[in-house]
Amino acid sequence: MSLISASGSRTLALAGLSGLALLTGCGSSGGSGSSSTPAASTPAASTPAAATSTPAAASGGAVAITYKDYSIDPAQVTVKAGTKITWTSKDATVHNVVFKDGDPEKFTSKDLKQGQSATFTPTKPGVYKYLCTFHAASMQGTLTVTG
Ligand SMILES: [Cu+2]
Repeated sequence: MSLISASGSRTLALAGLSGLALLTGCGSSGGSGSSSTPAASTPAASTPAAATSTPAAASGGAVAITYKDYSIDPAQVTVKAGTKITWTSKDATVHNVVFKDGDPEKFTSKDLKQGQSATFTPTKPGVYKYLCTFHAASMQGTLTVTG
């Protein structure tokens, strides 16, 4: 099976430490202690839970970018593929999000009034350059997407 989708879902395997206290409680009668300890292979990762679809967070995560005072904060962002990016405008003027030619994927938001936001989830690794076309002099951003 190739890892086409869900490549960002194996981060944050923090749940591995919670099962350590379950080692007692056999109550068996026999004396033969020949149970081999499975000191095996999976050092990290392997999150077999999460079969249910968690709508947000947990998988891939999310990143928020703010448009404020005619600038982008933060202007440089690095995320894993599948991470949801949200741009929110805090200014009274109108902004937008327009990916530049040559980006791995195309995206053009609607015009964002104050308090409005746009979202995009990149799936292809690469460097995405974007800008607000209304304020190109000061509003240039870079999104670096890793696989
Ligand atoms: Cu703008």
